[in-house]
Amino acid sequence: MSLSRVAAAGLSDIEAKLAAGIRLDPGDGVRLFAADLLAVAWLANREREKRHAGRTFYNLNIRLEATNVCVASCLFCSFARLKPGDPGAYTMSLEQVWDKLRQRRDQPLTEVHVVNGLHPDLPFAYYTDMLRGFKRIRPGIFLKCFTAVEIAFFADLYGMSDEQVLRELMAAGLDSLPGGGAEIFAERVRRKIARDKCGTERYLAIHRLAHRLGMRTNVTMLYGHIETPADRIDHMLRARALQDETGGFQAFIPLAFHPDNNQMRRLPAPSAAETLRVHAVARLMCDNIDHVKAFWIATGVEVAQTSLWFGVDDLDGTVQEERIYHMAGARTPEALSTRQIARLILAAGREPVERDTLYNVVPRPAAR
Ligand code: V47
Repeated sequence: MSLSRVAAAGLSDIEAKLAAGIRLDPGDGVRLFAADLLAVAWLANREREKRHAGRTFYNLNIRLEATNVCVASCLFCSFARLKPGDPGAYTMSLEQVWDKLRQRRDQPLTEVHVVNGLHPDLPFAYYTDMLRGFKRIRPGIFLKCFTAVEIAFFADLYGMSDEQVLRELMAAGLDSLPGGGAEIFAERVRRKIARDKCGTERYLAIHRLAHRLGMRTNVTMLYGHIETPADRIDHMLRARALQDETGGFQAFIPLAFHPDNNQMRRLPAPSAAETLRVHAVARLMCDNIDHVKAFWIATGVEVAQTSLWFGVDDLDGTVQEERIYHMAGARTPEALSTRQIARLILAAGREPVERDTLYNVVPRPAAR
């Protein structure tokens, strides 16, 4: 693999821009979606190695979904149930939620990642008490909870401003926001697949606000359904534009669409090649976001491992208890141990680094 492959792929001008630190434009992005995959990979890997050399980050985290009751009917979702009492609907009591953390007393977890359905009947105190309880059980734990879509929903439901919601959650212990709910920013597609969720401008405004209040956040992109390559590039560039303003995004996370048990089940899942390409293009377009994460639950473990040569430098974490993807047909394990993650990084010829949510290196003997 070399520059000659990049030249043969007709990508010399893009290579020259990247070498000179000149930003790629939308036209470049769309071309990368049609170009020779290994040439794109070579370029993405060079950008990855410029930033991180072989280092590959992961964390020891747990994922909790306290309720799947959700007033939204997103076409891609297999997790949500419209009303309490519907078959498969659940809402955990706070004791049940806290027990998930208590049960892991022996694990040196650094992060709790919470994503919920948009439940119409719970009081706001359910969420603030949840956070306070987590910090009581584990004072040092980092709380990455509630997507911007949930924040917008809380503001509308409880009659508060987005800023008030964020400030009250922060006072209760919230440390950062996950990137979920971004789906696809292009309004034409967003209105079709996620019509009940807050719009793109509000999603971005909430992240802008979170950054201004001192939190770091992530941004995701759901791909492999009805979006076009131009929609993907538009999405990446809207994230890049906000990052220019605030610098608050830590990771860009492409999420592969899983078609089982949802309204878009007739669509095929994106192929491994497509998944590798989307991550590589994200590395090239989002030049100001430090990390590109492959969420191994969504990509599959083998593709996540391979993606470490396609621009990816982060594999999320141990996860545990994931439901959104498993209800949508994911055949990945429910959890990986830090030892398993470190081994798969080493087997790919990369260097495993355990991090906390803010990408500080966790000083622990490497789990090999
Ligand atoms: O917003 C839901 C996606 C997201 C399906 O910030 C689906 O570190 C594919 O955002 N097929 C939630 N995707 C998960 C998420 C996330 C994951 C990992 C790390 C981080 C982070 C955030 O899951 C939703 C939606 O885009 N999703 N259903 C499905 N059938």
